[in-house]
Amino acid sequence: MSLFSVKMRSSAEGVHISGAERIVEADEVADVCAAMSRRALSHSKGTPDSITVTVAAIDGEIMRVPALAITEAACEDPREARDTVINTLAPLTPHAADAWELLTGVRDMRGAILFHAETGHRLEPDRARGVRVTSLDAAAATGQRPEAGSGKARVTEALVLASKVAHHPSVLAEVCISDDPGYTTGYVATKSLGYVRVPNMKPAGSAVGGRLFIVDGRDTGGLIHYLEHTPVLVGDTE
Ligand code: WAQ
Ligand code: MG
Repeated sequence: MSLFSVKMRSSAEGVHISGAERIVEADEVADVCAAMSRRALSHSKGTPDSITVTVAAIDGEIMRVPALAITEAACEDPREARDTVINTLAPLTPHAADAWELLTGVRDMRGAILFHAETGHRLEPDRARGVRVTSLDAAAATGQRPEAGSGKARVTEALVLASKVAHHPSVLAEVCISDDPGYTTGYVATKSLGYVRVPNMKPAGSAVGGRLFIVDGRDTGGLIHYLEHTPVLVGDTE
């Protein structure tokens, strides 16, 4: 059965606002394009003056990985969120506090920071843009496809991305803070701990937001290729 990649990105005056991607069957393509456009136009970060939707057939086999298990940490404020994230990263890198400082200082990146566990150095080729994870979706039969733009869709999309990322052997952990000023729940994820939701990651109203992957630095080129180009369906594995 042939599958299609549907990608959307929106911007205003050249500044990125939102993006989305699905991997769907042919008869879903039209509806998905419409839903993505609607969602781009109602983004809380602003009204776009440009929305680009791209549809491309996927050839070859699709990789399937299981979804990470979801849990939630109890954090009353950004200070407790910081402690939770740093405690999770500390066994993986001696530079856990630096990773938190870096992530809470960025905004308007389209992709993620690659943070070298051993040295604390950044490994992504373009530091303004970061590395963008694409070619991913929830598998069709998981029942995990709530209406785009709903709160549930946000968590599902994040879980799908985190599951693709965590599955790569060079990724030790991911930390994410939404760039939406009204959405303060983020997460920290590892393959063994799963997807840990972290409330109050930033103060309400803050434009801070980004993603940071703690990586072992073994084959950064191969990792970037996997993140950007290897099609992955999450969940629904037998
Ligand atoms: N690849 C890499 N980085 C990305 C991507 C991507 N495909 N999409 C977004 N980012 C980066 C970019 O720097 C954004 O500013 C930042 O992540 C946050 O993206 O369980 O909404 O789409 O309730 O704002 C987490 C949900 C929601 C937690 C995360 O992220 C929960 C969210 P956003
Ligand atoms: Mg956002």
